[in-house]
Amino acid sequence: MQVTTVTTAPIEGQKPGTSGLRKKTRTFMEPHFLENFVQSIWNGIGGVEGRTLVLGGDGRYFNERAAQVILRMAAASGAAKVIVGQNAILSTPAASNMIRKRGAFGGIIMSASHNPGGIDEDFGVKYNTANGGPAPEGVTGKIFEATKTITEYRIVEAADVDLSTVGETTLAGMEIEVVDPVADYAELMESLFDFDAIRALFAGGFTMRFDAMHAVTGPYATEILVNRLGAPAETVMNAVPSPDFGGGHPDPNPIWAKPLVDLVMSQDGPDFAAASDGDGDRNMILGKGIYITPSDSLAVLAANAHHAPAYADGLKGVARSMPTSGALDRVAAARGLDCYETPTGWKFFGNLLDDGRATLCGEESAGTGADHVREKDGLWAVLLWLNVLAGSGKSVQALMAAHWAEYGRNYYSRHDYEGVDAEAAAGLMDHVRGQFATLPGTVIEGLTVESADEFAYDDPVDGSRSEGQGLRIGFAGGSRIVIRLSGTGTVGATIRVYLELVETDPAAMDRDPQEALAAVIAAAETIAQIRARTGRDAPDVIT
Ligand code: G16
Repeated sequence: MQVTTVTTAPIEGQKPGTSGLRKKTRTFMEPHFLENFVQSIWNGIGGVEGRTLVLGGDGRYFNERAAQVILRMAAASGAAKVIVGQNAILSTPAASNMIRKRGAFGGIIMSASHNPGGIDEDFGVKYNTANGGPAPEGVTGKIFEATKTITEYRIVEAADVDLSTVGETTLAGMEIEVVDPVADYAELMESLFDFDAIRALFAGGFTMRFDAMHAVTGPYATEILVNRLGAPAETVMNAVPSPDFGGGHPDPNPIWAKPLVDLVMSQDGPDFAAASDGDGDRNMILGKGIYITPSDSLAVLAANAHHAPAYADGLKGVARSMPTSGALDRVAAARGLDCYETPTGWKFFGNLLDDGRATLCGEESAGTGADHVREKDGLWAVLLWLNVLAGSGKSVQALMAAHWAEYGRNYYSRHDYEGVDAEAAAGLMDHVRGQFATLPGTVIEGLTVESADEFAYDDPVDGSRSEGQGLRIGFAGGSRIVIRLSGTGTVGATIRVYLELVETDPAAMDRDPQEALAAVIAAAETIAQIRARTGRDAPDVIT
């Protein structure tokens, strides 16, 4: 088989964002775009000769075509082996597990996560390192540098590899192993949780709905919840993955998973409900009549993880991204656990997990996970919740009420302004930065500003420093505003405004979050002039 060396030139805009390179699918389909980026990954990581890689994606439009290109490029650059999910499918946590379990050098995950899929929507490519986690900034920086100097790429001319059947084959001397995408992951979950207790919960009539949102978790949820845990088949909704996620937006939040939210809020709704996203790493948790914010979910899981066998001996520590609420910190303080605050992006948890400093991590953006893999893990979070419900014998509402009574409640909400003009967004950020020196000590909407700064992170393990990680305004009493620009969007800029208020009065635990946060929301408007600068009179998404 022939290896072709194709002459190319750098293509603008190949800088990896919060989690890999995400672009419009049509951009990825333009001549050389995918090939340039894949060759730049190889160049950035020091080549793939003699190395084993894992490959899989969330099944969105262009997934299998991209997989065929990546296989031919891995073969052309001398990779020893690629382990690929059947039909090029692997959820993000399953890919992370596969890299770790097989001792692979790294892996490529094809996904734009919660972004919609289809020829007119989004596609993405991410490189994960040997620990199974997203490449840290040091590595993505080298990949980006390589995209700016690329002059050629290597690719094998060959017919498509059959990825529909589990088994082994070769391509230009490179081994290809097509694996069942679900089996190893399901086995891992079974090793962490008390499946007997969860099985007994379902057998006792406990009802649940899991919305796979026509995305990658359908087969995983069906295997684990229905086949292994005995939940009725109707437990898994929208279980068949489709290349455009059924035309939907596979983001598990109250906006995009509204039918599920409506169901649990109804009179005859299930006891428990959850949803996951395009590539299976995010989760949303609901109980009958109650929506749990990701920040609260993380805190409650940290406080109750001991119900699961894997965490029965306690946690080594916990970590959250900076914009995530401080609910976790209250649990950590009460339990004497170290609590780390990292920038947005799962990659920042990798060192803490590898170094044994943290067991549980989470983010406000619907991400929760632990040290079993190096990605956030949607189904894992759902199973830990089930294990906690089974172990505690409490309903979701009762569990939350007890939690807030013990630790206080961090009212929390995120307001997103999507597709904003990039210059206007940058101007808004500069406007807020410009007030840092004068804000402390002032009173805005009845709130006294205590601090105003831009978050920078010094990694305690490798000493690296990451700057420009979000603007923070702290108020007396622990309330807070955080403003940052998303690193995952593909059109214009998305401004995220994170709002938080700490409530310790036991009589005030049942307020509507938007009402409880009214003064903080008004203060954000006063400080950032969001309406005037974006031309919007309301956020596009409120979570
Ligand atoms: C990715 C990252 C997360 C991050 C989220 C939102 O999630 O893995 O760590 O919190 O993006 O990032 P941003 O606020 O920059 O848009 P996913 O699920 O998209 O891979």
